[in-house]
Amino acid sequence: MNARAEPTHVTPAFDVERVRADFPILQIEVEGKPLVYLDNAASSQMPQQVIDRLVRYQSTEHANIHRAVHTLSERATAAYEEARAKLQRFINAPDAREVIFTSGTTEAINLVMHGYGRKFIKAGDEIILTTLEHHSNIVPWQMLAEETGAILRVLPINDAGELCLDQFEPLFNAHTKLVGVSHVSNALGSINPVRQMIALAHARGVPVLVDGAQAAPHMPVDVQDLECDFYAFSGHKLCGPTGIGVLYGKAALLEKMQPFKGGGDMILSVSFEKTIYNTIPYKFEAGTPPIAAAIGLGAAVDYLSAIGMDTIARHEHALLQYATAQLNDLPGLRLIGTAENKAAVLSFTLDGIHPHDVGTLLNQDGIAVRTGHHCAQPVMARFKVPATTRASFAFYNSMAEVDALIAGIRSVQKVFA
Ligand code: 7TS
Repeated sequence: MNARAEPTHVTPAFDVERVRADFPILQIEVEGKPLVYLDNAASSQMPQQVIDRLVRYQSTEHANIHRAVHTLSERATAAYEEARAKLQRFINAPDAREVIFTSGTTEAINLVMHGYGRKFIKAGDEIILTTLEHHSNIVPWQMLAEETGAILRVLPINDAGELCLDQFEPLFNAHTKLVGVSHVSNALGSINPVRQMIALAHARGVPVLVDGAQAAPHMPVDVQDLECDFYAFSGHKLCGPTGIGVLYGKAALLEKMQPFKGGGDMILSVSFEKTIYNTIPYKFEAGTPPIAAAIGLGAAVDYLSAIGMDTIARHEHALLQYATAQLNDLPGLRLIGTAENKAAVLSFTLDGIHPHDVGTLLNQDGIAVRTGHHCAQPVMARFKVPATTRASFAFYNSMAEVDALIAGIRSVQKVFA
């Protein structure tokens, strides 16, 4: 499978086979076939460098953090805070205090809902979301709306899966309190014009939460350039462990917010009369955090930064173009999501074949894709499909794997012919 020469439009400086050698799981076989892992939007794989860092932490550094003077606790604390500094640099946050470790994007958004929403959003206030949002950037806001009487307004998309930007400004009024928008759609791959949207929202004094779960792994993210107020992403989509993610928030906002969870570490002092909360970021990190996972995520962003997020974006774009051209040539295949500005996500349907059958048959060829609604049911409703098959790429995917996908789809179509 790897014998095929890489097409010439791939940046010569990027050697995908060398990168692939770092990932033990990419060497395994599934159903007797070399694994072709194209479910990266759900979760990406971990290079040996990150696995080694986790082993080193567990073997020589583990203890609880922020609480003891013994050597291991000091080591673990230093490694955990060093990971925070690495994440700060990765997104170019001005201050490490603005980087809060959460369990993932979902918890990060829920933190904003509880910490910001429940304090500042009241009955009649409005929150602007988009049709493209993952359920985790919809449901928390519905819960808030139900609790407070706030109102959700939704920015629609066009037939290509692009946000209807001309309809954004008219959604604002004196009651608008927050905008929540994904940087990249997980179901369609559309890259949203978040920088422009943030500028429009700020002109009306409205803060913006960006769901960066599908952007941070695939392109350089600079929160100062975006000027976003909040930016959320997950470690496990970024070659890091599960159970860890980040909420970036502007310090001035985080300081005004109420804590999300109460417990140890998030306080300066506790008495039954009065508890004084800790400073940021600790105010939002109650209890023992996922220390190992945070350190692993630090190693993961080191790994990605060494390759270069620009290089990663370029290679993935070449994969997208190569795959799109071939998918467009397949009769009976409908691509869902054809935004001009797209990340390497390919959602499609095949005439007369249910996506779950497509996924099951592809798996028999060792090809891992996701089928279903991708936790984005409003997107499925917009395109009037119950589900799609989704191939989502990472920088370690090769052109040969695109060929394997195309061959796999052809044989699925033959089975159902
Ligand atoms: N936001 C977006 C845009 C996502 O793609 C996902 C996960 C989440 C939030 C939630 O992230 P979590 O790490 O907290 O679960 N998306 C997907 C997906 O596309 N397939 O599986 C999970």
